[in-house]
Parts: sequence; C-alpha cells; structure tokens
Amino acid sequence: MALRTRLTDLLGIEHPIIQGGMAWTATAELAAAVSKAGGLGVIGAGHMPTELLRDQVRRAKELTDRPFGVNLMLLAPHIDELVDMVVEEGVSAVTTGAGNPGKYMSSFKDRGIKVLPIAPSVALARRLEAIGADAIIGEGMEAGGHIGELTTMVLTPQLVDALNIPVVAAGGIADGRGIAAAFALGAEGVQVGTRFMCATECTIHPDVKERIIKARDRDTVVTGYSTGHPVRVIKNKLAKSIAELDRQNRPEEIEVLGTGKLALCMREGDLEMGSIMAGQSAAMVDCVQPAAEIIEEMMAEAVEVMGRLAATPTRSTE
Ligand code: TUI
Repeated sequence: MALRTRLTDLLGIEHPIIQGGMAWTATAELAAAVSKAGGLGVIGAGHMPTELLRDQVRRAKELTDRPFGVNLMLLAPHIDELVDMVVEEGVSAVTTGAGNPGKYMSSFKDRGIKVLPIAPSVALARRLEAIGADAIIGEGMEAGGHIGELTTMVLTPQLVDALNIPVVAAGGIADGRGIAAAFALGAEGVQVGTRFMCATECTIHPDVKERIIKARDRDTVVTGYSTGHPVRVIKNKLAKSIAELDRQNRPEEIEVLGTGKLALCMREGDLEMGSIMAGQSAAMVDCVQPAAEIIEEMMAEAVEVMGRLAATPTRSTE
C-alpha cells in the first residue's frame, strides 16, 4: 500500500521516504536502488570533486529512469561549482545541508529542480519557505553527522505549525513505527539515513555496516561542539581524541584531526581512526538487506501501525 502526501506528489515518488544524502556513503548505486524501490534516492556530494559528482549523477541516470536527487553540503569549499554542475546536468531534487541555500535557490528553481533544504530550527525553515523552498527536511539531533540542537519529536510539530509547505521528519527514523510517529506529528514524509547505510547496494566498507548492526542505544556521541559544527558519530578512538580537544577548547586542532576521517571510515573501514558518522537509530538496524526490502518493510509496518492506532477504541471517562 502507498501513502500519498503532498511530498510524494511534489517529487513524483511512490513512498514518502527520502534517503539521506550521506557524504562518502550515498553513491549512485544506493540512490538508484532507493529510487527504483519508490523512494527518493539521493547522491551525497560532500566534498566530492565536481567531475566525480557529475559521473555519479550520470551513473544514476543510467541505472534508473525514476526521480532522484543530490545532497549538497554547503560547507564544501567548491560549492558554487557543484551547484553549477547539478543545474547543468539536471536532477529532480536537491537537498541541502550545513547552511542556508538561499543564494542558489533561483538557479535550481529556474531549472525545475525541487529544493528541499535541511533545517535544524524553525527560524531558518521560515526564511527558506519565504524564498521558495518546496519542502523542509527538519533534522533532529538523533541524526548522524552534522546536527542541530533540537530533537525530531519537538522540531517536527513546530515546523508543521510554522510552515505551509510539506515537512519531512529526519533523525532517529529507522522503521515503520518511526514513519507513523512522524506522520502523527504532521510530517508528510521522512528522511532515513543510517538504516540505508546497511543497504546491500550501499558501497561503504562492510566493517562499517557490521559496526552499525552491533551498535547499542548509547554507542553514539556528539563531538566538535567547539568548532561550531557538532557531529554525531559512533564512539571510537578518534571520537575520544576529539572530545578531549573539545574539552580543552581547541577547535583548530579538531579541524586538522578530523580532515579525511569520514573517507577513512567509509572507504577503508578504519573503525578506530575513521569518523563513523551514524545516527542514534544505528541501535535499531539489525541486518544488511536490499534497499527495496528496507522500504517495503518500513512501509508495511507504518501502514499496520497507523491502522492499529485508528482502530484502537478510546475509553471514555464518562
Ligand atoms: O549536513 C548534515 N549532515 C552532515 S554534513 C557532514 S560533512 C561536515 N563537514 C564539515 C563540518 C561538519 C560536517 C556530515 N553530516 N545534515 C543536515 C544539517 N544541516 N544538519 C544541520 C544542518 C544545518 C545547520 C545550520 C543547516 C543549516 C544551518 O544553518 C545555519 C545558517 O546558515 O543559518
């Protein structure tokens, strides 16, 4: 069964599930698999060289005729060039992270590209709606990678109340119960990152998938507050060193120590000195399975939970 919302209509997709555009993780293979299964697959640009991202976009186009997107990490030093390339190639949608995409909004819109900025706060979301965002992805601090301060549970309903455009809930959602909860809060879609890291089609090192599957409830930690860009990662030796530098308020040294560590983790599988960016929901992921199966399972459970809640007789006090 499909859950149609304004988001699925906006993007031309079957299921209201957007795959997180994770840097060094969300390649064309994963994005295409998610899109083929009826969600919105998203290629994570991160700091990728422009021509490599172009290859990824073209590869995804070869793999699927369905809509897919690109996530642009706005702190990338060559972000202007990445934006120009994405506009040139044309994709269905862009999601943006780690900043305000206002400067690029008209370039995307003129090309018919839907813009879904990730916002960790209501004030930023309001500004983005006013300048033409098509939907807002509200990301709670349960998410992996760079995060804001609010939880998904409190951010989502506030965004729904403040905005007229569709809200997508992100952070901590890894099963159908999470989708049902997000919908209860008024969201019209969800973004799922961590669970898709364990998709068969995800090309990260297998040891990282195994580490996510092993993760328990308190295995993630947020480091890098002193840099102004806190990130949630699975605890390891690198996270311990960065936490110590945080305590000593030495942000410049964190930037140096952190450089290249996401690739070291995702490509080389270095679980001690690599940055294992993953959300709290890592504890809820228990196997590697095809992206299509993840989507089917999540949707079936969401529909089952929503049906059960609707059928639950409420007890009157009178
Ligand atoms: O962007 C993410 N997650 C990420 S980005 C990343 S790579 C990285 N590189 C260097 C430093 C930090 C991270 C790993 N994971 N998620 C979306 C997201 N966006 N989370 C928080 C934000 C955000 C924060 C501030 C969005 C907008 C924002 O606005 C500030 C402003 O300019 O108003």
